[in-house]
Amino acid sequence: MDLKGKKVVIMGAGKSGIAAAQLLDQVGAEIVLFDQNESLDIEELIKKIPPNIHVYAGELPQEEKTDASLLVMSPGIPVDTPFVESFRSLGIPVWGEIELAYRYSKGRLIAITGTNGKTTTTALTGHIMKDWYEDHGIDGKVYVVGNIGDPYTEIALKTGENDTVVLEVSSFQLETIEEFHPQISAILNITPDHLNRHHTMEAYSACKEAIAKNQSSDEFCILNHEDERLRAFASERLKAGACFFSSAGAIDAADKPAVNLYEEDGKIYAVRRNPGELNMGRVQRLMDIHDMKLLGTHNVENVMAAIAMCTVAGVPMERIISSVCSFDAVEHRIEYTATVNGVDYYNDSKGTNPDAAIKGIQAMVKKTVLIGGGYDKQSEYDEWIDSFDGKVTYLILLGQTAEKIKKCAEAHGFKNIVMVSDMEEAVKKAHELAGPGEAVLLSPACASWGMFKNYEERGRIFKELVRKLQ
Ligand code: UMA
Repeated sequence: MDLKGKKVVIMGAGKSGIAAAQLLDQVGAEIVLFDQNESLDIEELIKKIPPNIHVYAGELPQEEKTDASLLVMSPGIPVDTPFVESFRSLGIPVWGEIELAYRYSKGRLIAITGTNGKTTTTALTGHIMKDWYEDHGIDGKVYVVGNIGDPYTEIALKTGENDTVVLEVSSFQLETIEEFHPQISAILNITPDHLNRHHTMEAYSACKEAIAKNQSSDEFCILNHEDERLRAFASERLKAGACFFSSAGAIDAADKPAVNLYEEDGKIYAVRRNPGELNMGRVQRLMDIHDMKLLGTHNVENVMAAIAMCTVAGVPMERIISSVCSFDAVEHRIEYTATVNGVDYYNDSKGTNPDAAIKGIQAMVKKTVLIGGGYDKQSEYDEWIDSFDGKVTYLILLGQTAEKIKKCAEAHGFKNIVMVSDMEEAVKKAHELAGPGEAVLLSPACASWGMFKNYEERGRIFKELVRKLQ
C-alpha cells in the first residue's frame, strides 16, 4: 500500500505511536495521532512529533475516521474494542506498529517471541550478530529493536539490504500483523500471561504462533522442545523448518532439516541436520554452561535459542560461542545490583508474570527475601508460591495484587509476609530482614503499571534505593 498523501490514523501516543508518526511523515502520509488519555500533555507531545499532525486526546471526531486509509495500533491497546471495530466496519485495514515498520524495512529479519526470555534472547542474538558483522567487515548494520525498547518503526526506513534487524515481538504486537515475515523466528515458551487482554490460552498461543505464519519451508523457526504446545505446533501447523532446543537432555527431532541443541550434564551440544553441512548428523559439544555469565536453566534455554538462530543465519559456530561467553545479563533480568552488609541484591523487575518470577527464584543460590506484587493481570500465584521451596525467608508485598498474593501464600502455608505501601518501604524492610550471606530479590510476578511507568522505571528506582543503603 502506497501511503503517500493517504490519511492514516495512529492510535496511542506512546513510544510506538510517536515513532510510527515519524515514519509516516517521511513517506508523505497525512497523519492523525489519537490517544484515549484525556489528560495527555499535548504541548509536550507536539515537541516530539513532526509538524502538521492532527492530534486528539480523549475522543476522535467521526470525520477523522471516514476518509482514513489505515489505522495503526500501538501494542498496549486492545484490538477487540468498538473503536477498532468502527474502522473495520468501514473496510479500513488495521495494522500494528510492527506491520507498518515491516512494510518499509529491508534486509534480514530475525524475530523472537515467547512468554519469557525474549528480551535476553533478543539482546544476545543482536550481540552475536553485531560481533560477526564487525569481525567479517560486513558492510551493514545490526539493529536490536521492538518490545525490548526502541520501536521497529524508528529504524525501518534506515535499513538496507545488508542489514539485520533482531526484533523482540510481544503477543500484543503479533495480534495485528498481516504480511510480517521474518526469515528466522523463535518461540521460546508459552505459559499463561496477559490473559486479561487475550482472554484464553488458545488465543494467546495463536498470537505467538502467528510469528511464523508467513514463513516458507526453506526458512526456520526455533522452538523449545520441552513445551508441549510448541511440539504440537511444529508437527501440526508450522510450514517453516523447526529447530529445537532442550534443557532436558538429548532430543530426537531429526525429521526436519535444521540444527537441534540440547543441554546435558552442564554442557551444550548441537546436532546438525543440514545436508552438506560439516558435522551433519554428528553430535558436537559446544560449551560448558559455566562459561557463560548468565544464571539459571532458563538462560541456558535462551542461549541455545540464540545459538540456533545465529547458526541458521550462517554465523560460524566458534564465533557464536565466543560471543555467548562475553555476553552480560540484561538490565532488570536477575541483574546483580550491589552487596550491602553481606547481602546480595538482585533486580528482576522484568519478572512481570509468575512464570518469569519462578525463574528468578530458581536462579538464587542463597536464602532470599523476595519483593513482589504490582498490577493485576489476573494471574494465578500458586505455582510461584510453591517454587519458594524453603529458599524464600520473607515475602514483601506491594501494589494492587498484594492482598490477593497474601491470601494465596497463606493458603499454601507461607506466613512470613510483610505488606508495604511503596518501593522505598519495601527496600527498607528487606534491608532489615536479610542477614549476611543472604540475598534480596525484586521479582514481582506482576506488571508495574499503576505504581510505575513501566518495569524499567520500577527496576531503576529499586536499584537507586539499594545503592542509597550503602
Ligand atoms: N493508550 C490508549 N488506549 C488504551 C491503552 C493505551 O490510548 O487502551 C495510550 C496511552 O495513553 C499511551 C499509549 O497508548 O499514551 C501507550 O502505548 P503503548 O501502551 O502501546 O506503549 P508504547 O509506549 O508504545 O510502548 C510499546 C510497548 N508497550 C506495551 O506493549 C504495553 C513497549 O513494551 C515496547 O517497548 C514499545 O512499544 C516499543 O516497541 C513494554 C511492555 O510492557 C516494555 N510490553 C509488554 C511485556 O513485555 O509484557 C507486552
